[in-house]
Amino acid sequence: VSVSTERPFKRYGHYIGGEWRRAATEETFESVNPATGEAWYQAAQGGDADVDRAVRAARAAFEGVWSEHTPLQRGKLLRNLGDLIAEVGDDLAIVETRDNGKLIREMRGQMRSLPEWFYYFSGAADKIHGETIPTPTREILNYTLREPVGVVGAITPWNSPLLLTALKLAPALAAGNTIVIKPSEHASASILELMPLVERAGFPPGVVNAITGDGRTGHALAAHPGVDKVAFTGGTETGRRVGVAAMEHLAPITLELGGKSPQLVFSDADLDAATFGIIAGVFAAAGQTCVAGSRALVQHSVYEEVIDRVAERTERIRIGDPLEDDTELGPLAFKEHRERVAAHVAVAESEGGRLVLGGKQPPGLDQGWFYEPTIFADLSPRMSLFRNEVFGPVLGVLPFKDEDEAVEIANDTRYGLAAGIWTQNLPRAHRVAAKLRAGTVWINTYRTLAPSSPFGGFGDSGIGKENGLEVLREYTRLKSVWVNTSSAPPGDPFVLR
Ligand code: TXE
Repeated sequence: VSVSTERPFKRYGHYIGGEWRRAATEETFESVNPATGEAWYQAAQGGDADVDRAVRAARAAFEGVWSEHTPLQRGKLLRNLGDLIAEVGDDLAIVETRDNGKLIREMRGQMRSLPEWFYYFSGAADKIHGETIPTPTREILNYTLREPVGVVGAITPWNSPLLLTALKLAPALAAGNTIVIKPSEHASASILELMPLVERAGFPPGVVNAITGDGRTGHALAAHPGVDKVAFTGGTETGRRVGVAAMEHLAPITLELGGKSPQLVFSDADLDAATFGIIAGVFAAAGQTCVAGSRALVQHSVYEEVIDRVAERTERIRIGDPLEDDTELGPLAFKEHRERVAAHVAVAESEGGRLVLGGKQPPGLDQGWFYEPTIFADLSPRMSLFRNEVFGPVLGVLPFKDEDEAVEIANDTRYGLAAGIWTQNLPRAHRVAAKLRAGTVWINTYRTLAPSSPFGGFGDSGIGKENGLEVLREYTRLKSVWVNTSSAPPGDPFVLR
């Protein structure tokens, strides 16, 4: 197997029913390498006709060849796919770094763990089942069947294209569904490069389809009445629109949205570890991650010390070409996104935030969409930087006096995706974890993820869970079957049994 990482300039089509196809309208778009500002491939701009064709292909496969596969067979194909991804992981990492500017070292790490998602759900495929349920009537047997929902429409973002797609693809296939994936227009290449691997793994045509295009394509997919389930990762406002489009035809949804995740640093914390965690939380991936720990809440007595420590390490962050191994901060994913980040910083300055570091484009890196790691201290809950997701390398720090106040400030948000707690006091760690309104809480660590542990936010951070056996509920529907086991003659037809 191989993955295309080099020039020449590639022209991708949609992948529908096992074949590459141009857009019905012949429309295309180009994707730009954010480290150089140059277009490096072309993809098809999907319209209603392409979406419809892909959904029909997925439906035909669902009702035909895919339904003939046993759960164990599905599991074997998932294992094959995991093996193939493991073989070409380093090449897929290069493709993603070219596409979204994330560090090659991070993408390589992600690609190394990506097969785990396919292995975990490979093993789960034949462990999806209903239950036998006791009823008040002895002769009546009642059991449930857990069935696939049908055709899944998956809409994914640019920040970790393959990983965030795998979170949907692996459980959807394990449960017996077929899928149409619509990757982000800013980073579609790795998803398209995955398609030959899907084919090679042995998935029949139509089980996995990929159509490219912008938000219009995503909307057409979410709104298509032939889509039985919509799974989305992206911004909160887009997620809301996707949810409304899916609700028009009553398709269930999973929404993984943004966050404004707090990191709580207590005075009894190991400050080396906390400093490391704050930096890992907000400057890794240039802050372009839904779980970015963008609010650091620090107890008064160590407040200035933590700011100094974080600033000292942040000043030494190496900014540059994301394809270089020792680079620590690459560019932002696209031009408009850098403008959005800069606008957030301008508002923070106008609202009186104390700029400790950064707040501008780094000198000497004019070609790509770079932005300096930025720290604002003395944030107040009234400020926009406290409330709104930046999705860039911008940290806001604010002090708290005690545990109650820390929890109050942490929970003062419409989001509820993740939170970090830094303390060496064990009872406090668990007490605070229970009080935080967040779908994921990390204690003395940050940004860890596994296929086996449920992930998903509260409030404006989303609906439903990904990962863990829990996610299989999202990709199945439950049927209740009643059986009369009695051979006695039927009783009164006018009485409910
Ligand atoms: O994401 P969008 P964008 C956040 C982050 C970022 C903001 C916007 O704050 O600044 O979202 O980023 C498709 N119907 N996150 O504009 O718009 C789109 O083509 C259906 C958080 O890149 O959410 C892409 O495939 N689909 C985040 C996907 O939705 C639509 C990851 C995500 O795009 C659509 C990325 C529509 N009306 C951004 N409009 C996270 N949670 O990790 C767009 N799309």
